[in-house]
Amino acid sequence: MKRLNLETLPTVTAERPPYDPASVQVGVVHFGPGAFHRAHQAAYLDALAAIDPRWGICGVSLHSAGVRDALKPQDGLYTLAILDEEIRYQVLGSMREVLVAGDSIEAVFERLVRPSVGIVTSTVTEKGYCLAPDWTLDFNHADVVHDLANPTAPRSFIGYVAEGLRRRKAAGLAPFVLIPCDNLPKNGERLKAAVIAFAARVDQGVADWISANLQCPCTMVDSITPATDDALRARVAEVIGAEDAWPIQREAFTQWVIENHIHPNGPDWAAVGVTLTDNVPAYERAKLRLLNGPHSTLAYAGLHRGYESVSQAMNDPELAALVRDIMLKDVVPLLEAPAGMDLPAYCEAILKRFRNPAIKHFLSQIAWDGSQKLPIRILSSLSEALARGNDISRLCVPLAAWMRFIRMKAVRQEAITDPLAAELLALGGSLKDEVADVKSVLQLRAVFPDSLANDPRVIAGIEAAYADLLKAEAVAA
Ligand code: CS2
Repeated sequence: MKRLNLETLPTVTAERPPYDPASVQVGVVHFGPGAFHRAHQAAYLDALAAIDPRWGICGVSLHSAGVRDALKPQDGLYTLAILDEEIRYQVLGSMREVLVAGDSIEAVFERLVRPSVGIVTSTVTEKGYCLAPDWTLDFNHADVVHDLANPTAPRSFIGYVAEGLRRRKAAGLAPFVLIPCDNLPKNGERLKAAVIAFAARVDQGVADWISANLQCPCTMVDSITPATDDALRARVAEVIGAEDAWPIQREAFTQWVIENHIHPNGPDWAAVGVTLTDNVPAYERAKLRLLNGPHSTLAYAGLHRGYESVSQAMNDPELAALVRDIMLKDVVPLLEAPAGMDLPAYCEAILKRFRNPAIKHFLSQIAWDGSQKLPIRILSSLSEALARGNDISRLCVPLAAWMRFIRMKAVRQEAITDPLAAELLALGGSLKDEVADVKSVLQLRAVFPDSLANDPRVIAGIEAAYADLLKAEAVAA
């Protein structure tokens, strides 16, 4: 079968870019061109390319060559399968090239100092920002230590951005606009502070220049994007009539909220459906706590019950009721609604998205990096609920389920995808399958701050949920 590329594009049976991809210039350097980026930001930039050819993407993979090797023979083209009530297959042309950082350090810097590159975006996951639990740059992080010793041959996203900005200043250029797109609260503010902290160890003058000139807006990004599997590859090949080594799937819903910022001659974001606002925190809190928190809850509680996917877990009436109650009864009262947003309606729409039968979103994928995600998604609400004296019993369920998850992984000798994997597996191996396990796991200071770990209400709440899970296991056995 023919391969999707610029030559075969006119013959494929999918929606094709309404512009000539070859005429699109690289104006955006994106770190982390994984599935989420290619489903989300790249789709907005594809729409933008139809009205403004300046904002094509150079993807930079920090670790693996997979995306480059898949997309190079395809001239950067790939298929976005939108799987929902209506099914659509769209070939996107906004990804103009992919570099693997380690193989092409100078090529990455060449892009970062091109005057025509005006934007740097990132989806490097929570852990890719190298932040400590207090959200400041973690100077003990191995990559940060490495990059400070070798600033011109970095390994981390932070190292690339800091050195790229240093070179732009040296070249007399304005900084690029830096737009982080990960599910991290106050992502722009924290990224900017981390870059300044890094730069200050190299050259205080550069740090001051970054501090005064870098625009690093906060964002909220949303679109459910399950990982690609061979079933999707086969389905796409059949539909479009060409082989695509790395198609992407997502739901129809997509949302990108970017904080207002100054970018002379920048893209017309609003024209492609991006919301620009001064109130990103309200959107971001609502999304992290009402979508990502329930997602993690379904992941750990659903895996405990033997389910594989989000929609399967949502078919379990008890789990569906639990997440709905967490959302509407526990979390909504803690939030401020962004202007014009009805939070209960937002919750119902999310629950409907979770039920989408057209996609299979593996719980095991969402269960990655729990040590990074739970503080943002669950502990944030837990602390606020405690401060108000609210009932926290339901919010303790995902925490107890995560503790059982760690234990099960250790018992089954399965890998955990998490920056704390080694510590978690050792801890999981030491647990005794009794309620006292909870206090042992609460000792993880990288996850549970003192204030929560020593609060008798938290201990009692998680212990009660943990006891229920142990009971369910006993019944199942
Ligand atoms: C999910 C998110 O994997 C996860 O942790 O909760 O990737 C989620 O699907 C996206 O944030 C949706 O926008």
